[in-house]
Amino acid sequence: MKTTDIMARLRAKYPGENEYLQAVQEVLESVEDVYNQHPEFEQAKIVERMVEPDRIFTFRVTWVDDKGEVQTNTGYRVQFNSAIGPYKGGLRFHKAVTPSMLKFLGFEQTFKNALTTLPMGGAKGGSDFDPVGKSNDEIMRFCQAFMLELWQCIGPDQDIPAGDVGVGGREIGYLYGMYKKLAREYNTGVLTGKGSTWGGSILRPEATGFGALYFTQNLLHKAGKDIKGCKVAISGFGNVAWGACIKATELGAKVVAISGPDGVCEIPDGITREMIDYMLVMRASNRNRVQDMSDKFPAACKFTAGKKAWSVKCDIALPCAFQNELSEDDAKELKANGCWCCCEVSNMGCQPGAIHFFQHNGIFFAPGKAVNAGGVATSGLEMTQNASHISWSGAEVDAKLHFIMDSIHEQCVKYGTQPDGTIDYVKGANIAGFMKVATAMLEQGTI
Ligand code: 2IT
Repeated sequence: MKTTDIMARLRAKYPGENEYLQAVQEVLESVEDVYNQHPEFEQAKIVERMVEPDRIFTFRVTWVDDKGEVQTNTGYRVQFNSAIGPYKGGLRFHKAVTPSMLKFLGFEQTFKNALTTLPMGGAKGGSDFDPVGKSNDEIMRFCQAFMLELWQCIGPDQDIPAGDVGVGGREIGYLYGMYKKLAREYNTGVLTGKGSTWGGSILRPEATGFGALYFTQNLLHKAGKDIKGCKVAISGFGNVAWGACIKATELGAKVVAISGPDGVCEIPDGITREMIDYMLVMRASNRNRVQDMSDKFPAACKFTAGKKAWSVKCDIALPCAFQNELSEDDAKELKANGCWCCCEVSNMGCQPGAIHFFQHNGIFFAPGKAVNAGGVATSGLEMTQNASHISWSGAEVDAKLHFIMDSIHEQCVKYGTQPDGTIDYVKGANIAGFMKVATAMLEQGTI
């Protein structure tokens, strides 16, 4: 296989699907050499099959806003790959959602899920519904209308959605309520990220952020460094950033910045527990405004409009917001400000130019599909608890999450160690995930 040939074909077939093309290119570049050592993959056309989703559902979602006006959005579910388990992946509600965005996320999810060591295929879904400024009632009505269509496509052994940007515990609750009514069964295994009193796993809300910090600790340990005392800059203030702030602080690092679409909040003395708790209020408000943090804590927090978290002096950068949020210029600014490590927590948070810059300037870099896999891994643990009708303690879930993140790091080291001894985490994660999915596809025949 030649990456350039496959990419030329995909570009002609899917013009303008830039996120999808970017995600595919990154994986194919990483695996090309290894792939070409396996003629059986080439003969079974594994790559050609793997870059296409198994199927995509598209549906209209109609709901009524608080003014009584009828609103129409589009809903999607991309079932990407089910070689190693049922389709699994989050739902994203964001005004910029397109099929390209969900295809990139479903493609990434396939390899990420393979890295978790749990049997889960890859999927993603969502809608161009914009939660910003919506009331709680509007969110509920939208979730109910969305599930009215989605429920036919999902099931505990078929496809198990969860949250993503714009979809948290509250939305999963409304989605599940409607699913239960339509399906006429109490089958909690159909969604993950549920409330802890009705089948949700303890620690699922924290899991993506906690897992990211466990992975970062592993990376630093391998490099002979310690996270204690490090300054950490974090983008976003949603669920993932929240979990990362808790664990980074607990491990003795200082979170000196969080950000939003409006700008950055600099926190020179480090974020406090009170401020971390306030992030939940900010998320629930649907205002999407980080300045609310400095309004609430003016003495500790300095807000600068229009600036990113990457403008703040730090040792470690943790992008926790959105794809392509960190550009090559941002990477250069980070380096100039003394940053020496970037662990990508958002899916494809760094632009290709930024990754290239990090890798060629001695800055440790690890990709989202390894770093953020603790979220979906804990979803997998939630599925196990639901299937066996039991509930584990927080300590049990945390121990399993930690073990999984250690294992993901080991897989990256195994497949990513270069002849000069350095570790290419991008290659490592991509090859490890790819080999598992490719082998399963091969063994299951041409379907
Ligand atoms: O990007 C992700 O891994 C998620 N949004 C979580 C998916 C899941 O099924 O828990």
